[in-house]
Amino acid sequence: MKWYTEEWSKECKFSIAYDEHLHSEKSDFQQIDFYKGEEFGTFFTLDGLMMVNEKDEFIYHDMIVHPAMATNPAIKNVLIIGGGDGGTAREVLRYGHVENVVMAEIDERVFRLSQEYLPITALGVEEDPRMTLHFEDGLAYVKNAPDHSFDLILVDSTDPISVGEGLFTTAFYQECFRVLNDKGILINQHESPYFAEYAENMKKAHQKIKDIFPITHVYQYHMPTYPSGHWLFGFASKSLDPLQDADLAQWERYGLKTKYYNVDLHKGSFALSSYVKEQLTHE
Ligand code: AAT
Repeated sequence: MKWYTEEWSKECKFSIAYDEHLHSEKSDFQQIDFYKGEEFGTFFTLDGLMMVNEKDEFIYHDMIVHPAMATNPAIKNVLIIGGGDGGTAREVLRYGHVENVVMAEIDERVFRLSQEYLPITALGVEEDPRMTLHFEDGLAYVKNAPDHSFDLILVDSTDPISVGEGLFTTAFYQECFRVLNDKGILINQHESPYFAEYAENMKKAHQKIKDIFPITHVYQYHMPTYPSGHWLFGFASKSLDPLQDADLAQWERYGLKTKYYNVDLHKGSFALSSYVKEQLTHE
C-alpha cells in the first residue's frame, strides 16, 4: 500500500492510502499533487497539505456558503477568494437569486486540474453565465474592486503560509470591509483551535477582523481530513447577525438538499467549546 502523509504538528502525522498519484507539478505558486484512493476518492494537496477530497468536501463547502446565504436571502453579488477547486462556487451557484459570482484564484493550475480530476467540485462552474473567473492574487483583486460592490465575500484560502499569507492580513480585511455593501458579510477560512500553530493563526485572524467589523462570530464544523478535524470559519458582518437576523424559514423554502448544513446546525455551529472561546477572547 502507498501512503500519503502530512504533518499535523511536530509530533502528529496523518496518513491515508492511495492507489494512484494522478498528477504532480510545481506551479508558479505552489506544489500541486492529485491522488486517488479508496477511502477518500480523489484528493489534492497544496504544498503537502490536504485541500479537497471527494469524501468530506461537502462539509467544508456547505459550511463556507450556506450560513451566510441563510443570514441574508437578498445576496446577489458574491466574491470568492481562492476556492480554485470550484466547490464553493458550486454551492453558491445553487441559489437562483444569485446574479454574479466572481472568483479570484491565484493559481489557474488548481482550477484546470480540478476540472480534469475533480468534477465533483469543478464541473459546470466555468460554464455558468453568472460566473467570472480572475486568475490573480485575491489581495490585489480586492484592492482594485470598487466600494460597496459585493454582498458577500467568501475567503476559501490555504493556510497563512506562502501564497495564502496576504489573505490573513489587516490590509486584506480592510479592503474586504470597503468593497462590501452595508449588509455585507465576510466569511473566512479561520483555521483550527487544537494544534498550537493553527490556534495561533486563528487567534491572530480573529483579533484583526474584530478590530474592523462591528459584528464578528466564529463557527465550527467537523472536517475529518484537516489537522485535528476541528475547523472554523469566521463570520464578520457590517450589520446582520447570523443568529438574530438569519431567515431560516426562508432558507428551508429554497428546498436545497444539503448533506451537512441544516437550520439546526446553523444555530448550533456558533456555539463554541470553552477552550475555543477563551482563546478567542484573551488576546
Ligand atoms: N475549497 C477548499 C479548498 C481550499 S484550496 C484554497 C485555494 O486558495 C487554492 O486553490 C489556492 O491556490 C488559493 N489561494 C491561496 N492563496 C491565494 C491568494 N493570495 N489569492 C487567491 N487565491 C489564493 C481551501 C483549503 C483549506 C485548507 C485548510 N487547511
